[in-house]
Amino acid sequence: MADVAGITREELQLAARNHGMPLEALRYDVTPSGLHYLLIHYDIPQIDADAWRLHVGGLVARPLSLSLSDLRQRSTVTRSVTLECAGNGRALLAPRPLSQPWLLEAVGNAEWTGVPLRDVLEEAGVEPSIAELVFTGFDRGVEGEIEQAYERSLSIAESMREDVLLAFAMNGEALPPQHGAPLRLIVPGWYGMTSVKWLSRITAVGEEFGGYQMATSYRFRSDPAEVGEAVTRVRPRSLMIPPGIPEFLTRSRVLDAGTHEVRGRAWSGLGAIERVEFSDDGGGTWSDGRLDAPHRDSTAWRGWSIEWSASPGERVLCCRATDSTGATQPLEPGWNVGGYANNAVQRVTVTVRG
Ligand SMILES: Nc1nc2c(c(=O)[nH]1)N[C@H]1C(S)=C(S)[C@@H](COP(=O)(O)O)O[C@H]1N2
Ligand SMILES: [Mo]
Repeated sequence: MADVAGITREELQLAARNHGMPLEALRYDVTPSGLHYLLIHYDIPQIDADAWRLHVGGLVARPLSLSLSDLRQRSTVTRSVTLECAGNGRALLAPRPLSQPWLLEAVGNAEWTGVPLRDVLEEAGVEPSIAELVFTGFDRGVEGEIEQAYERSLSIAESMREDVLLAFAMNGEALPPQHGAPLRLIVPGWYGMTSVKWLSRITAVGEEFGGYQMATSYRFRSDPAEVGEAVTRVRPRSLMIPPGIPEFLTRSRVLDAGTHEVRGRAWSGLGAIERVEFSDDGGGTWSDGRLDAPHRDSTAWRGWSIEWSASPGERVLCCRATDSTGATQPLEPGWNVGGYANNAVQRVTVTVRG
């Protein structure tokens, strides 16, 4: 693993609030709610679900004010969606951008139930002049010295996709507070920051929204002075369940020589996963893994496995996914100011005993 020494107290404070999914939980197709990663920029807001309303306004013919029971009475959809934080892999960059110091665990795949956003937008009747929808959360904080509600926008074209949900349930139960109760947006294929939690308002606007989380944060920059490209869809990634047993402090692995099945999951927001390769020599040589049948929901991750003949010695295990657009994972990360979208291959150090 790269050296992440010199972690600051502020990073530790974020890391202790925003937990990752332990990699052994890759064994579950549906991540149990308590094991799903969490990312909360500010505080979990206090919301009275009975008094709560979703306001839909701006450039719409019929502004709406919907209660939770209004939404529950509509025709609902349940869909498996893999969410990954755009900062996943950030702490493996050098120099390390100061923010939530994720290694590789900022991912999860849950069953989200809700109403297609499109249905609500059609009922509100968006005006032809609309460019984007702005999604406003109840949570407030100060970021980049600006006091703000957490707010993100999405183009009308992306918002009208049939798989975009206003979700009120996760894994068959009411949304837990930390995952956005009573209602959140779920945008499959895009990095997690797009899926606004604790929704209070959806506003149709006629031009590009310039809020902090769009114009300042979540952009690829090699220098802080650049405008940069927006961070959008999830790059391909595969992860494996680290085989063997961990050493308590270093979490390096120990296992016996012989044949072991190594399993994991792979996903991409750009296209379908078509290949996962495995290496036990740090990426020098690669073998093709077996892909599980595609998931019934194209928005969910895909399982993969390989029979690995482990011979004694120190090994560095790696896996690499490629999707239907030909996008694949690099061996070395590409650096950017915010530390976004580092999908460099996972490395697991294993001591194989004779
Ligand atoms: N209102 C609000 N929505 C939010 C956030 C937030 O801090 N506030 N965090 C975003 C980020 S950065 C991510 S990665 C996902 C995390 O969702 P989860 O905690 O349910 O896994 O929520 C997104 N939605
Ligand atoms: Mo995130």
